[in-house]
Amino acid sequence: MIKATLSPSMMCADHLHLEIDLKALEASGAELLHFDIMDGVFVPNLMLNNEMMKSIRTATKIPFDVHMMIVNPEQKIKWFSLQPQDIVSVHYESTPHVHRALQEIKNAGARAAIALNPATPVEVIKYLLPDIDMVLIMTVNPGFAGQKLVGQCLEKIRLTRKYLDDAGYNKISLQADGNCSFENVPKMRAAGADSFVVGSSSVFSKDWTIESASKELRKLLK
Ligand code: S6P
Ligand code: MG
Repeated sequence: MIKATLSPSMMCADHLHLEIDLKALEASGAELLHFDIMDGVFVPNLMLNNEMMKSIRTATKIPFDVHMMIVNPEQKIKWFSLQPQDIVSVHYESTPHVHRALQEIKNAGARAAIALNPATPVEVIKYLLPDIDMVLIMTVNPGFAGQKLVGQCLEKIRLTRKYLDDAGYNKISLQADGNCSFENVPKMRAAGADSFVVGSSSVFSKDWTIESASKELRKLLK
């Protein structure tokens, strides 16, 4: 089983006090920082961008987990300043040239991942397997924080882990993105997820500090 890791969702951070949150995320041992890039076309929302990522890069060594929710990402990967430990996800549904998009990520020197909306069957990744380091399973519909888990996505996580293992790709990571709450994370882990995008329902919940929520999540993920 791949070690469980946390990827805090930066769209849920306190943007008035980003530096404070970043310090807390470093102290909490966050393995990745999740950046949701939205264009208002692929999803009905606008969020985060390369300039913000550049500023944050100067303040942390935590690698970036860039989730592209934009149309034709293959034309835009070059706009981003990426580093070798970064991982970039592109949506299967966002372009007819998804393999080219994965190639562009590799050409930019980062790790590549495929993201799937809740209704997209896992089998579409068949001919992408040699070129990906991670599968991102959306456990809510993309576009917004603070949504409720789409229940059937737990079964989808289970099926995806089995699909990857049966095909001989047991090192490909499986990320759950959406409503990774204290209640849902153990179920997602039991289903086979190893990377968790944690946002308003856990690490950035008003009832917890970043450190205490991260500690609790790690306890639940043991
Ligand atoms: C949604 C986005 C996610 C959210 C995350 C927020 O389009 O891809 O990464 O930022 O789901 O977390 P929560 O706990 O509010 O669902
Ligand atoms: Mg995301």
